[in-house]
Amino acid sequence: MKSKIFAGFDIIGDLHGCVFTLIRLLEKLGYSDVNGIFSHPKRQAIFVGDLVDRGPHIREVVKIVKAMVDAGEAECLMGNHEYNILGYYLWLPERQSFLRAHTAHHHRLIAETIDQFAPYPDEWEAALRWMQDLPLFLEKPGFRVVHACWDEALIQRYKQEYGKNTVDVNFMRASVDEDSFPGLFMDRLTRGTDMPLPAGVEVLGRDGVSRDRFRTKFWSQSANTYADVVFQPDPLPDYMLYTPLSDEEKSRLITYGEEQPPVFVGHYWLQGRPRILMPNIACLDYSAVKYGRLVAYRYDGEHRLENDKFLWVYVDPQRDD
Ligand SMILES: [Mn+2]
Repeated sequence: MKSKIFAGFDIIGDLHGCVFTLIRLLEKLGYSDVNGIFSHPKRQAIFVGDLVDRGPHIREVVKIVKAMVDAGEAECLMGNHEYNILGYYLWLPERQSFLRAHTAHHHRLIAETIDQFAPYPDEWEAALRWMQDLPLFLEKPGFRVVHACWDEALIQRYKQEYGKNTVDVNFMRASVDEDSFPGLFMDRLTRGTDMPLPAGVEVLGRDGVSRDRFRTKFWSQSANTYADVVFQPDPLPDYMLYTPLSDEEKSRLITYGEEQPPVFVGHYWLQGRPRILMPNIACLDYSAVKYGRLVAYRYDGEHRLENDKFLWVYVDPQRDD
């Protein structure tokens, strides 16, 4: 199986426990279930991460994806939701605390995952170990994949210092310091870039959480206003959009040049018909768990991405509910 030469890659968006939708997408892509492992005669799947939390069939999603990865039929990135869960259980002896504080809000975000795995403690232990070993970034011939943001400088530094694309628990522990290299690396790659809103301004998200920061594009070029950099489903107040960015704000933006290889991400809760963000950037997260689409991009080596290579299924609320 592992010696099979893959003719192409199917990059698949955030799953969040939507197992029936995942199966329908895999079947539409030409994968079939042979003895519990979905495979394609010529193609490999790549999952952008965020398998867990929110949805109804998290354990089953982990089971399918893990089986595909174990068999060499897929690769899977770590998303911020996997990082959150690992951090929730990662004890920091020197601080006498967990990496991710046990607040009510943090617990609520992972509650579905915990509840659904509760009757299966051995499977849960195995899932946690598996999540710890998921890569943070993938570089394949001609393209790249990361959950939220390809930050070339941070990734180059990580490769030079560690020579791999996975992180161990000591690196994760060190990410407790947000301004340290491990802190920046984990946050940037799994959550992307953001910017503080002006003092006193908060935006209420679709998820009911009020935030004092907003998500920004990691491919901004010659940005001058907030409208040029905002990248999130929740709109900023109109009056803010054309406020000029300060030099300090501009200095903290990162970019992803048009000459760089195509990169695929998930994470951003997009809506509507899937389309490329840039000729070399595509996002696969179209809010499946919010009754949007579960989206794949069929990649065949092209240097410039094409809108007609997206393929998707709609979530069936009768089943993945
Ligand atoms: Mn995410």
